[in-house]
Amino acid sequence: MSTKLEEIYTGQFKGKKKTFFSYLHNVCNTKKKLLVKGELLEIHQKMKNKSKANHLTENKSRNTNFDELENIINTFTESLVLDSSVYIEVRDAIGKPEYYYFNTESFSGRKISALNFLQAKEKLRFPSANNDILTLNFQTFYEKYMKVKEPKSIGKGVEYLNRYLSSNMFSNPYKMLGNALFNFLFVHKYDSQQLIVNDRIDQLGKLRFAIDKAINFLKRQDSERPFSEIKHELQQIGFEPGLGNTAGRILDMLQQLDSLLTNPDHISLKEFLSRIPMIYNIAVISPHGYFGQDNVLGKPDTGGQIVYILDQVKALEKEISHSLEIAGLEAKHKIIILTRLIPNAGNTSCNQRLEKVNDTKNVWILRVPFREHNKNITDNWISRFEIWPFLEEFTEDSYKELLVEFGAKPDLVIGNYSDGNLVATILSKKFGVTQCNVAHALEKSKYLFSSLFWDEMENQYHFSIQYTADLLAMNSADFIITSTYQEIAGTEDGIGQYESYINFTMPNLYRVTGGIDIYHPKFNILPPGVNFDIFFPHYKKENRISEITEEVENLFFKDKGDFVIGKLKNPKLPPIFSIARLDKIKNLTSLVKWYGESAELQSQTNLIIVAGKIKQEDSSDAEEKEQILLMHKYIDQYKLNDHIRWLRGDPDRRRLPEYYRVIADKKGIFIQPALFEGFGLTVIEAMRSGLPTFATKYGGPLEIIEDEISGFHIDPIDGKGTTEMLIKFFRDCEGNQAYYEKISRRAIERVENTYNWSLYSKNFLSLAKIYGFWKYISNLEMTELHAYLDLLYHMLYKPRAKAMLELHKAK
Ligand code: UDP
Ligand code: LCN
Repeated sequence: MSTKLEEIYTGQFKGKKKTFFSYLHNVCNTKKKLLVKGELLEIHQKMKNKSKANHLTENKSRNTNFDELENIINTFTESLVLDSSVYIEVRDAIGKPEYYYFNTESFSGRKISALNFLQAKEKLRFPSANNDILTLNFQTFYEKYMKVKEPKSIGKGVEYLNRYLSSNMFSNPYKMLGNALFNFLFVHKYDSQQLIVNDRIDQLGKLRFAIDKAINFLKRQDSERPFSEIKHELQQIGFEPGLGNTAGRILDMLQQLDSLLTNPDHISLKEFLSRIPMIYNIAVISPHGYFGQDNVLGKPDTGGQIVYILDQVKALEKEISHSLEIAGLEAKHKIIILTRLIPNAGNTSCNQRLEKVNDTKNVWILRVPFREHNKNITDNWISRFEIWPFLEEFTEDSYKELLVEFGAKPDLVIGNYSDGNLVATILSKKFGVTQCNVAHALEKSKYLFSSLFWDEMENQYHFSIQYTADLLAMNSADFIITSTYQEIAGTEDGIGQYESYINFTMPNLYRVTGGIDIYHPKFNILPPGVNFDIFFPHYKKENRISEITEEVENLFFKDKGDFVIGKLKNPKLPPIFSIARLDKIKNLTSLVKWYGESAELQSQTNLIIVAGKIKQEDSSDAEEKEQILLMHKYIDQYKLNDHIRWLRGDPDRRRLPEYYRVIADKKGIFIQPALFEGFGLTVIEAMRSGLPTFATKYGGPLEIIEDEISGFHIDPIDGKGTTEMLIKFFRDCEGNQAYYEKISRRAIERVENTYNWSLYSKNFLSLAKIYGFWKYISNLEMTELHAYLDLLYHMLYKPRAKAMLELHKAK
């Protein structure tokens, strides 16, 4: 509760109340109906400045009023103005929005519910809006469950869950969780072979006795003695394969189980569950874009998600293999990436049903076509905003195909992005297995007021369907992986991507009060890595292939052709480099503009950009076409032909890492100027290569880079400020190369220690097992939530997706 605000408007301090209401008057006077944080702060700043100008600075109490007010206004995220009424959303605590209503005529105010706030928002859009629309609330289903308490613990769900489970086991020995754990040990089978324990142990008491007996036996064995040699004795006592491949490992595992049953703690629970073999087959769902290994990156809707998944599955396969080996099991395992088959796939393999993933033993890409109502297969690429009508049949077909390919059901389904997470929701339910979601980027916070103005954007983006899918998938997931903290809970200045789903409205459609609880322990932060085999520091010359270095140097400085714009007059200058899909949100056109506007930057540096297509007619994506036009416009307007090199996007993973390294050889820098970036794989790729990196402060890079230590944060809204930072950096480096080297070294170290796939896969598998256990013991209690989700899927999602198809047919 924002008590300070309440103290002020209730008039406990008269002067403060007056200042606050004159602030609200100024808010009304802007004639804006909807104001966001920056605007609300600006109004206050203007008042403060005016007051100073009126020689009131000596008035100490008035100044204090202004300062206190500033602290309070800093917690305002949004305000609505309806005549003399002002409604304010306050974010005093992360993930716990509060709402207030003020009447600027009667100088009164009160706290209101989220529902009242959303209703006012609807009235603001449509004065005759129907108050009586559907209100969704998911929180009633979670009330009986534990939650993470502190904002700083958000995203550490598994730690919290383990503490909760183990402390309950302790306070309730042999009751709920003790019994649950005991029953859980029997669940594990591989094919039809029983694992862990057999039916000689039919009560919890007998398990304790059997553990003692086995520990005594194992202590007498050489710790390296293989399981196969002691299998028979252990079976007699009641233990089966899966505890370890040597006497030492099995002993360790049983001692852990023993301490878990007598004196449980969260660490031994985590260790024990993480070592039980539970995961053999994984389905990874990623329907949109071109999912392939070659010639796809840089195509529309085809970026970091694909890089992430291809690296992720390789790391997971290694980890599963290793964990099964040390568990003493010779078990087959398989990972299938499920995506869409595109018949007209150009120079990619996206028209092939099955494709083996390179450098893996048993990881495959399975492609299933989109069909329209059991009829025609759709032939061409379809934008991720328009694939919703196809997903139901795609899921049905995929369910059958996955069963055939795995020869059984998978043990885990991992969804990716809104479409993949929706498919994962349905598949995991059908298979009855654990569901994990990875969002990569949620669209909702990328577009300002995209839910309030959903109807105006619907034709292009169909957000009403996407947000419904998001709500279903987030609430259905057993656990959610995010790449950063701010993805869930935002920063002091801005709300998180998941946080934006707590309360929102889509006028005349439905509203949501309690869409997600970011304090739920299902959230876990697990950042991705970079592939260290291909991305390494530029100075490791022995690992570089000189032909590729030469190829890239030629691309940057020599070659001519229809794949490039501009020729660098002075190739010796250090380059400013950027690579991305040519989407509006990536903001590369602004980068060209900033560069064009600064004669000093042009005299200090070159600009090298690798992005998209360079001819409009080569692009099939509306947004990319627009950006291509703008790139050309700025290059011509600022006469940049001698200073810029704009190369078309390059999907070649053999050559791409060398781009960063050649730039680092030239003492250049990397810049990522996106208006918003979910995570930003290019940022960690550049840093790993040794490039001082300047990246957007909106999104993942804010957490990746420690400002002025391992790189720099930039504000893409502030072009001038960014240009000045770049100029200063190059000036500082001119007289002091050690400065460049210091930032470069810190960037390399930062990525090495934090963005590491082997760390990721270890933690990921452990999470999958712990949430698998949690699902097992809490499953029955979640039936009401799942029934509600089912209802919404059929009553809300499906009709809208179907209507969208009709709309398209009519176009
Ligand atoms: N990429 C590429 N060629 C291109 C453009 C991008 O290989 O022409 C790769 C880039 O190296 C990175 C990924 O695509 O691995 C982009 O991921 P990021 O997270 O930066 O952005 P996204 O495209 O997912 O928004
Ligand atoms: C999608 C994005 O937009 C990027 O910010 C991420 O880095 C990428 O996915 C991988 O998660």
